[in-house]
Amino acid sequence: MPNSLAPTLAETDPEIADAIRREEERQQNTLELIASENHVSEAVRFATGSVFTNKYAEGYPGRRYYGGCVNMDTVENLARDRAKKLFGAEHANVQPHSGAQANVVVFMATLRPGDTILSLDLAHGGHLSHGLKVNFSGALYNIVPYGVERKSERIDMGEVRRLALEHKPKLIIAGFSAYSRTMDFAAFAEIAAECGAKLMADIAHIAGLVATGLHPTSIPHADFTTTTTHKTLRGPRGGLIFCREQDAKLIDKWVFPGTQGGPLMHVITAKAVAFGEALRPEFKTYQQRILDNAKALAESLQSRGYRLVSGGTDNHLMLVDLRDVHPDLTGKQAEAWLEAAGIIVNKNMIPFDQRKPTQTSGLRIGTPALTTRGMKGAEMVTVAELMHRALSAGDDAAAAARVEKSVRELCGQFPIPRE
Ligand code: DSN
Repeated sequence: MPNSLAPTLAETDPEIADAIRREEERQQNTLELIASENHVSEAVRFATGSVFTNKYAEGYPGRRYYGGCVNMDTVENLARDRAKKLFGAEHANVQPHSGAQANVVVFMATLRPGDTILSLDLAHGGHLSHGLKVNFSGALYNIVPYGVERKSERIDMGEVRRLALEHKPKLIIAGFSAYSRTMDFAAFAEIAAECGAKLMADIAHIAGLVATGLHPTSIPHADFTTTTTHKTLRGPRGGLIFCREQDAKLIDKWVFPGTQGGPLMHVITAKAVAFGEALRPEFKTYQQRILDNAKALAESLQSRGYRLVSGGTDNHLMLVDLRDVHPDLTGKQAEAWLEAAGIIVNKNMIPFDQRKPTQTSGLRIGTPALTTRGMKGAEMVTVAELMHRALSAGDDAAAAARVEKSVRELCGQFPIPRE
């Protein structure tokens, strides 16, 4: 296992060994509430650090550009087959290095520079690879954003349809990185069909929920579904694309040689391990607990006066509007104060935010990582209380230290699991 390598590394490279040790301690002793992060099993970590990292395997199983790929074919076939089974998909490509990379592939397969994409505004919960001006997506394509409706703070499918019919996009993206409500993939598909667009669902955040049927699936509705493998899905950092059999060759060709060279075979090996774990019945129980914990955390924060964007959550994450309880507190400052107390979150824009993206009025928080540690509803009440204490402590270092002590005690009761 990776830990057994540590003594060697401590001798050959003590600075890096020390950084790894300190990071293990940091993860153990802090509450990880970043909605897109998780703690993987030791089996996934072992596969990620395995000898598969030594090998070039450009191409696909049975069609490689290098010799010595027999074991590469075994793991890539297992990863593909398990991914297809897990999501009920006709075709899977497990080679994308990341979620953004998976999105590049779909854009290359469906668009030419200057073509129009209809996607969720980053300021309303979208993702930078869906059209931010300083990202390749915003630089190469004409982006028409849809947002959430001002009062409900939910995506208004009537508005999506209106924009689609007006702008006739070639590609519609149904996906997000900060939206706490159920995505209606079937409604997106109807709109795409009506305006002649392809539909891409980016399920990076909710992949674990989709795989277990706890969020409606995008697979039969979207032409292409992209995801990361390391969020709710609890695998190694990486990307994944699903499509129908009719588009399999197109997608495979735009992954390799279209946009990538050699696949990261150690990561693909770890993806296969993670998909195997996700196919077990316990994985659905785990996903249900993520949802239960998100509801419990949301209610506990609301009971302390915090407003949640759209009034709550249907999934693993929520957006906290800080203004009602702490009118002058920015998300940036709140993130720093929470970190000082051992609570890790990220600042986030709330819809129609008056503050800049570098400041923000909100926080994004999620429950996958705490749920992995075995925390349940009672601990979510404690976590909300600790967050409130840390935010109220502000610059008071002694008060923050008292919260940090309570955080450490809670973390001590819930060690990061090996499985
Ligand atoms: N930046 C990731 C997230 O935190 O949601 C998505 O790429």
